[in-house]
Amino acid sequence: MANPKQPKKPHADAASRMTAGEATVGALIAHGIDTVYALPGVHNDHLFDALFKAQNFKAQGHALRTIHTRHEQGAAYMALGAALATGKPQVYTVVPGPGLLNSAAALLTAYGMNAPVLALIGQIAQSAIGRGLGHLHEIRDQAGIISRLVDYSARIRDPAEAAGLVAEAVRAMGTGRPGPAVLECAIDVWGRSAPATAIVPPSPVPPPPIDEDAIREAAKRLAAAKRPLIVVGGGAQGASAEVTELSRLLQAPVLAYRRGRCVLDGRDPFSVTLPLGRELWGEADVVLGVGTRLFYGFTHWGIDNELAVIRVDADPDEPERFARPAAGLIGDAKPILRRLIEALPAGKRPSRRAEMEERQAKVRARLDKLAPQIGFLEAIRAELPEDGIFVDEVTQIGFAARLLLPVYKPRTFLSPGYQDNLGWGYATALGAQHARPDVPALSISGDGGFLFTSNEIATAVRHRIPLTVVVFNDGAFGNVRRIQEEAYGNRLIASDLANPDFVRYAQSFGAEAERARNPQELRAALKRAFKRRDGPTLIEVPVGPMPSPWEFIHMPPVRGLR
Ligand SMILES: Cc1ncc(C[n+]2csc(CCOP(=O)(O)OP(=O)(O)O)c2C)c(N)n1
Ligand SMILES: [Mg+2]
Repeated sequence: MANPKQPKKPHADAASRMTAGEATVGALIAHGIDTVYALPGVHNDHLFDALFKAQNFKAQGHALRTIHTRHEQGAAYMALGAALATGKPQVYTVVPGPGLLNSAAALLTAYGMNAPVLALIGQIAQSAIGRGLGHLHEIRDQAGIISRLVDYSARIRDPAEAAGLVAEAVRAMGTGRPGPAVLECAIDVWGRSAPATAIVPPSPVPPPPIDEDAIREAAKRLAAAKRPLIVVGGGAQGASAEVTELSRLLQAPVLAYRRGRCVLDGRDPFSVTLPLGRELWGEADVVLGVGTRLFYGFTHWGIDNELAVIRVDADPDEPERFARPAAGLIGDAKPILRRLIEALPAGKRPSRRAEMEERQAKVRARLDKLAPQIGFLEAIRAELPEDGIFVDEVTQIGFAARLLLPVYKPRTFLSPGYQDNLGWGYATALGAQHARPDVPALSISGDGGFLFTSNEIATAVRHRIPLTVVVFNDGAFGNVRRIQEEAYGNRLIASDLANPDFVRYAQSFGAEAERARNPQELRAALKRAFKRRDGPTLIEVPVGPMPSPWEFIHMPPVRGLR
């Protein structure tokens, strides 16, 4: 008879079985993921139990940390910020229905920014999906909603599928145009177990072959160009050395506005933003667009038959989207530009440095109109280290930063791209700072945008994330208010704000906080903040109305056919 005191022998193959949650977590680790940004709930309890065990799991060389936030948008924006700051895939997990929808604006932004963010979303019980019975967090056609938000999505229906689907999702996020992906899993599937399958680390996807005909055509056109212009977007962040070399070889200015900033060092006189970029677009005979939609050029400044456009893009559909290019090169910008550099004929072009310096100074004199914004940006630039990360917002200082904050190193200027969604900044910056603890990150916000995710100060305190935020407080949705003043006869509506005392608000979370009333005080406060590496800081800057930047952003056409 068996001794009742003796521990029960585990089931013969228990050690060789894994739940869907464990298989998913194992696959994430095998793909080099080290953090899951998360907000838990009953649908995902088995997944979180697997995450608990993975906190100390060193078998694959690293553990998997779980960073929990105070709202699902915070988890998703943190994953986005981490992806933007590192260029590597990042993961968040939330409950279905409201959890998914709470994270949806961040997912939308990740899509617009081609950021590899993998969302693990819970689901109601597998057999109940689609029946409308009213289960907790049920939402009609969750898979259909998700499929409209991202290019790759799937449901884990069985534990044996989990590792393979994670691998497929990660591969999809990095193949062609990068972007977010979603995996759903039902409440009763996460905990179901199946014989463990070996989790094999992914094999790298072979790059698409470079089209040599297109390289020859592009090289010929660029070699013959009298006024070449390079335009870079987010897709050029990994090709900074090649863009810099091409700019030198061709004596070509490099235009960037939001996502392509810092591909070419902002101290280089060939590094240009919008107002000068538009002038150069008007004069160019060849434009080389690298990892950019060329949105402002095509939709604002115009094109005509005198302008040949060469496109380098990861997305095979992108180059033809607006107009047929003279040459289209599909794939990762870095090897393509390297090949293009090799294909260019040797020979030195006359230097345009003096011309560029002079033109930069002229444009800068026009931009001096934005003096209040410039004063604060100069204080920031003086204190933020060269490789510090600046996270933009939809606010007056942010608009000005896009035009004139010099940034130096790839992935140090994070701007939300065409979504330009108010409130993305603080939580995105928190993710960037969490993923890059080695450099200071700085979030800037207006008083309007900050309160969208300011609850995540609690996350920064809880996880000791040393992010600094500067809140420029004008007591208004200032951008909206100025438009109402100027274009709608001062009929102000829905644009004034009642605010907390931001310093006391941040302090009540346990964050450091102070007020700075001018650029000098801001500089001193930033110096103190960047030294602090064990928790967050808020600096409130009370400001008045600021001059409009829009004449430098929305500018009329400069070329023939639109
Ligand atoms: C998600 C989202 N909602 C609304 C807007 C519209 N919007 C653009 S700027 C702005 C006001 C921003 O106010 P604040 O953050 O205080 O910055 P300020 O203009 O005052 O510097 C609003 C409401 C937006 N861009 N994104
Ligand atoms: Mg404001």
